Amino acid sequence: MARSNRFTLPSSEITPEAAFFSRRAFLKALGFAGLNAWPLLNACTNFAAEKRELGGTLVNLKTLTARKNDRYSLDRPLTDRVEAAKYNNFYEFTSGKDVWRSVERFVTRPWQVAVTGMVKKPRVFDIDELIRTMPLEERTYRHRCVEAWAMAVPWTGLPLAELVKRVEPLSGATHIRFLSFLCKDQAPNQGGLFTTELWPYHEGLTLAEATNELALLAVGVYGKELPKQHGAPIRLVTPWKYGFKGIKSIVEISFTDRQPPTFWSSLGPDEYGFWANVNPEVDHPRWSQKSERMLGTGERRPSVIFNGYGDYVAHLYRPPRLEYFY
Ligand SMILES: Nc1nc2c(c(=O)[nH]1)N[C@H]1C(S)=C(S)[C@@H](COP(=O)(O)O)O[C@H]1N2
Ligand SMILES: [Mo]
Repeated sequence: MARSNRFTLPSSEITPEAAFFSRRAFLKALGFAGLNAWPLLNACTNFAAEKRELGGTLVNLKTLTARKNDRYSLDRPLTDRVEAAKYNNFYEFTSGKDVWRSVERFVTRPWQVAVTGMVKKPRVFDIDELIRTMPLEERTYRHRCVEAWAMAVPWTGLPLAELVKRVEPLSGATHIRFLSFLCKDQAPNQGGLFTTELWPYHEGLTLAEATNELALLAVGVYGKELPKQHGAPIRLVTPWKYGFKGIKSIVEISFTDRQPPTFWSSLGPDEYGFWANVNPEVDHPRWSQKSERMLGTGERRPSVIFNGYGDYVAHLYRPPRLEYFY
C-alpha cells in the first residue's frame, strides 16, 4: 500500500483489523504511543507543523532586546506562546478566533505612526526608528477580553507616557485618540463587516490614563516582534481594561480636548463603553463577567476589579461611578 494513501484506503482492499493496526503502526512511527492522538491527526494531519509555524505567521520574527521590568508580577503562569497566537481578536480580518490564518497578506513594513493634534512637537515616527530609539522594556501582564477569555503574556514595548512626554501635549489636551490602519485589500472585513464607515478601528484614553505607568505601546511579545495577529507592528496595552481598548496596528495617535468616539461603543453603545474597566460585578448585558477562562489551559479563574491592577489605577476613577465599568 502506498504510504500517501494511508488515510484513504478503499475499504475493499483491507480488513478493518488491518486498517486499525496499520494506523497504529503509523502513529507509533510518528511517536504517538497510544490511539488518543488519532482523532487529532484525523482532523488536522499537519498539526505538528502548524503548531510550529502557524502558517508562517510566527516564523522570521526578529528578536527584540529589552530591559526586563519585573515590577508587574503575575499571579498565574504565562500562557503558551502558540496558544496566545492562535486565539485572537482582529475583526479587520475575521470575526473568528483563527486570525493567524487570514493575515498572510497584511503588510506591516514600511509602517509609520503619526503623532498629531494638540502637541507642541507633532511628528511621524517610522516604526523601526521607534523600536531603535525608544526605551523598550519587557513586562508580564494579564489580559482580559470582554468576552471572558484571558491570558498572561510578556509584552515588549515602550511606556505610552514616554511618547507623550516627547511630543509635549498642549495644556488644553485632555484625551488621546488612536487610529488603526485602513486597507480593504489586505483586511477583507473593512469592506463588508459592520458599517463600512466605522473603519478604521479607533480607540481613546484620557491623558491621565495614557500617562499611567501601566499603559504600554507594545511592539513585541514573547521576546520577539509582534506577529501580525497580535497587532503588528505596534498596539496598545492597557491591562486594567477589557481587551478591546488595546487597539492593534496603530497608524495615528492624536491629542484632543474631548472624549473621542470609540469603535465598539459606536457599534454597540449598550454593550461597550468608553471606559471599559474590568469589573466582575458589572455583567455584560449578554453574559456574566464574574469569571474568566485562560487560553491554553481552559482554567476558570474569578475575575478581579481592574483586572487586579487597582493599586495602580483605582485613583483615576474617584469617586467611583458605574459608567467607568462599561
Ligand atoms: N485593530 C483592532 N484592534 C483590536 C481588535 C480588533 O478587532 N481590531 N480587537 C481587540 C480585542 S476585543 C482584544 S481582546 C484584543 C486581543 O488581542 P490579542 O488578539 O493580541 O490577544 O485586541 C483588541 N484590539
Ligand atoms: Mo476583546
